[in-house]
Amino acid sequence: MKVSQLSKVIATLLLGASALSPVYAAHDGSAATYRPDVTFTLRTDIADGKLVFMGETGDIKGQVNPQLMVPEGAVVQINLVNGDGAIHDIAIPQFGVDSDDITGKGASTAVVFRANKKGEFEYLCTLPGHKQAGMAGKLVVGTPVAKKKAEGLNVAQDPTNVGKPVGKRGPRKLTVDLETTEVVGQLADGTTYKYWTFNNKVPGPFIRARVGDTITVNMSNAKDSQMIHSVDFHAVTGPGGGAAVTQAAPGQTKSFTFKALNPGLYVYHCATPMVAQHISNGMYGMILIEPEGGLPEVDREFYVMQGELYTVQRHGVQGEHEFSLEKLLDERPEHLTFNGTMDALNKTYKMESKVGETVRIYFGVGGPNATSSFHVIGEIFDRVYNLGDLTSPPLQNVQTVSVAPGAATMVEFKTEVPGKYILVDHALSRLEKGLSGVLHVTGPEQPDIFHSKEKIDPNSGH
Ligand SMILES: [Cu+2]
Repeated sequence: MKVSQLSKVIATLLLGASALSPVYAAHDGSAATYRPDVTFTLRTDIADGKLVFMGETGDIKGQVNPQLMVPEGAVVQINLVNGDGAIHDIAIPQFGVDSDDITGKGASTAVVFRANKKGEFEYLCTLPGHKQAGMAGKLVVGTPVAKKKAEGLNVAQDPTNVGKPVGKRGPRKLTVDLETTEVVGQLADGTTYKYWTFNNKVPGPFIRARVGDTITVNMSNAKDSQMIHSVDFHAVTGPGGGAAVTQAAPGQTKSFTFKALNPGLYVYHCATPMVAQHISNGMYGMILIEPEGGLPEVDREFYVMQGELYTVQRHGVQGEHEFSLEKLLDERPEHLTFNGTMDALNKTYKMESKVGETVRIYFGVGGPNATSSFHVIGEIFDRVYNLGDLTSPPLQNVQTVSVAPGAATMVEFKTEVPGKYILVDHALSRLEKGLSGVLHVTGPEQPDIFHSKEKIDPNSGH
């Protein structure tokens, strides 16, 4: 019912206590005295091309058509603010609730009712076609279940999963098994996303071979997938890099064999339309084709890939995040990741090195859209194998390296001074969308290289 009709229902809302503060004066002049037990504020909005109710404050902030959870018997107030300028209202037919129409941006209304029966009820906009266009959600009345944090699989790839160096061995035959899956993964603490993956990890497995190897790829699409998937290796010379022969429906396995003709560090990815969506959702990885005789030995090797996620929900909002086609096509990612999730290289896995050791990072961009300006704060890359070219002499003494989507680089540096070294894309707005990782360097202080009388700020790099 409308707030303007409140006086008629005051009898049912009388909460008995004279201490209740007056919240509204009913339009007919009689004073209405009540205090809602629960208040929600929704804003009409357009998200992902649909009309929606958007949570405006509190726990539901940023959620599209949020579920409104209230205890049985509670007096519920729902405020509605017009955010898009069209005519809207909000109604809960099963409670006889229907607000005034609100016209024009910024206009607002409110409904108040007692949630006197348990169950799930629909709230919606009753203007013709608006429910069909997306303006409907659920009101859940009942003992609120202890709030469950959104939980998913750990899809983050361990950066130390780099396989075995090929060493001095000759060419041989290898088999690579890949499974494409669609799984709910933990994007951040309290936040999940439905990822599409190779082998349940983002990025997929680091595949390591040498030039001249003959590699058979068996790609199985999991039975419970909804989509067709495939794989295109940039290290393959042949139709679609393999994608032309691996379009596999759920439950199917497709295979091909290729000879690795060119050494280098290469990206692989799903190449099923819409390719950008499959890549964004997590379907990328790298294959290293080592040159004859292998790569020079180093102390530590890490596998790091950058990716983007496009979600309806804004970065930082808790709960389940859904894919947004609109944001993907506009190239407006909500989240940027190293190794698939917000916490992969900060909390889930620890990248470590000791003073005096040499670190190598295999760095690639799955993307699908953003070029990375890869940088390690407080370090200088001693060697950069630019563009993933492992056979030309490396660049030396480089601060930041540009890595395009579908491209890779190999960087090496000696860790001379202990501290926390943060991996970033130097397009630093992306740091605010989750893009960072930490390399912990332990060992004795090296005052001849770096010293200060000041205290080290634990939050700023070292
Ligand atoms: Cu795919």
